[in-house]
Amino acid sequence: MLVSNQPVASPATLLTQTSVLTQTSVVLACVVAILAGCEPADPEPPASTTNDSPAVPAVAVEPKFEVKFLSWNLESEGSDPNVIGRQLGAMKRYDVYALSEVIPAALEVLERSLGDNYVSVLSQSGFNDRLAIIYDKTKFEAIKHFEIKEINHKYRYRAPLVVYLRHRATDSDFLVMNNHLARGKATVRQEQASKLVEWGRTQLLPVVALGDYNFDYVFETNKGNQAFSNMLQDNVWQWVEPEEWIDTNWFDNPEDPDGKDDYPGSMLDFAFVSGPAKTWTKRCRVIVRDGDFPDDATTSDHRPFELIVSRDD
Ligand SMILES: [Ca+2]
Ligand SMILES: [Ca+2]
Ligand SMILES: [Ca+2]
Repeated sequence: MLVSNQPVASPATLLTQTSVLTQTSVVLACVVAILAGCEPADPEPPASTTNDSPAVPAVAVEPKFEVKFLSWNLESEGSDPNVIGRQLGAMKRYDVYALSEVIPAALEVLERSLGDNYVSVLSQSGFNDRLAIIYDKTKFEAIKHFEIKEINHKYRYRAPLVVYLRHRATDSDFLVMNNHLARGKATVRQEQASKLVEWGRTQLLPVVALGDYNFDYVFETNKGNQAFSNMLQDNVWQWVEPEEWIDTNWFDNPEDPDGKDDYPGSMLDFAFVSGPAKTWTKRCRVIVRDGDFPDDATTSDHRPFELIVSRDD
């Protein structure tokens, strides 16, 4: 007969022993795990109740209507097309270029300096002071282009050059116009400005008109010449003022040169919009490059300016 001489354990004692055994097992398990190089895993982080970086389903970005223009009078024979081409190439690319005083032989050099995406339209009028519009063919389709011969006084000056462009990404149509109004004869310039107003009044499409208008706008007086007043008649055209007043032309009379600009603090080059383009967001800026003024025989006597337009659909 087996007789246990050990006292019978009470339920409370049994519970205590079980608890000690459980704690020993946990400690042992941890020691084994650490020896095995496996740290106990961190507890799972609680499910986040905030949504800091939600997974956004891929949605196509709506194309935006934004067009960057550059306008520049290149000074025909007073500059070297190769130098101007290099200067254009060194600047950032614009979508549309409105160039004046372009000699026909320079066009190819200028277009090539911008890369493969650009197509040029050159005016017929203007002799050696032509107008050119160069646009990025990947961004625009040219529906047509034309010159407004009626605005070219006796066909002896420069007819406005217009290209009808369709912005491919947004299927938006607009006209870009390039102008170079008469310099010497104030009455011719005034007539041209008035005719531009009559033409602009009849247009249904947005029009962006850039160029050298010879409006002699003086910063000190905030006034231009009579042709400028004509241009602003009836608010057909809205002038996009540059963000900062910067002289756009260097002229030191060659008969009496003194190394100083004869017309400091004035502007000849302008951006205007008409029709639906008046409601667009617009920003105009005259571009200053190191050593641009005074110009020399290879560089232009004008500064370029940029116009950036956009529309919130
Ligand atoms: Ca020059
Ligand atoms: Ca001078
Ligand atoms: Ca000046």
